Amino acid sequence: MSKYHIIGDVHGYASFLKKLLKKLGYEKNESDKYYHPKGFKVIFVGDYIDRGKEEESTIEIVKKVVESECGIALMGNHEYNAICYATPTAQGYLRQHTEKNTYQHQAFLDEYPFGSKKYKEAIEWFKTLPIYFEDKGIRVIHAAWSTKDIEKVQPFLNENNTIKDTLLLEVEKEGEVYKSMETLLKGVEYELPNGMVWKDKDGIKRNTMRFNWFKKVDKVTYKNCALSIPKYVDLPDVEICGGVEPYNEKEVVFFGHYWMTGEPAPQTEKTACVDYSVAKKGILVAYEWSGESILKKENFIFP
Ligand SMILES: [Mn+2]
Repeated sequence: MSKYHIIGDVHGYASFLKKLLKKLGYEKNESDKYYHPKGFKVIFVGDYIDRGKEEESTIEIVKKVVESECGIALMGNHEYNAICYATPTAQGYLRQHTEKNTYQHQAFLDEYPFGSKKYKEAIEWFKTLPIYFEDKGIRVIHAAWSTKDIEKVQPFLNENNTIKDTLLLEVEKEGEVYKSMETLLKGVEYELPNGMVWKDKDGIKRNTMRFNWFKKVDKVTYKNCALSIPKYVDLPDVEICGGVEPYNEKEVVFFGHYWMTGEPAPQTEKTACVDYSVAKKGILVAYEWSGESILKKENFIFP
């Protein structure tokens, strides 16, 4: 049985990553390769870049772990966005260089100047990151495990779940593959029924909600499955049809992306977020998985 440490979103905070790897027991051998004396491997859930001031050293560590065959680094939405930002199209870029998009990417661009050799090499490395990971009893993905969406993108993935060049051409069409990539790496979002809108804390009207796919609910309604919607918003108790199902399979699933706060704990017996907001004064955590089919709070590890 394989044993893994699933590590949350690092976002350019290399010093936290170094401390965590040490705490987890990873060491380097005489050929400067990472290994774990008890045979654990790392699975990174993605989002290595943007926000922190140690982008390069984060990438170097993660790369080193992968090259040491001591772990797997998945693609997060930030690496996916970076690839799209770097990909020219007839209209400009696959991810447009708007003020907002550039601002979100600035910490990375500061250390990897746009178009430089170093920049291009980083983008090429991002393209080698698998979209999801599966082994006996365990699944890992950056934002949302949705079998339907994985099936949609599968023809555009290589055997090791890395993207083929044709995937980006599909994404450019903004069709089903584009939507599935958004779901898998950024999460599930729904438009509210009957033209309903709610106001956020800045008074801005919104007509969508993020969907909580990793919680157990009796009835899949807008009200029961809303994610990061303020408490004062009264969503309809109407069933959501045809969307992503709340996760209800026997394999455990790990993910990052959701900026959790508070004491790390699984969301359900089968689902656990490992992103505890290191880039927002939180902590970098790992879950130590040794094959259990019921996740436990005690298995979260953090310095
Ligand atoms: Mn993310």
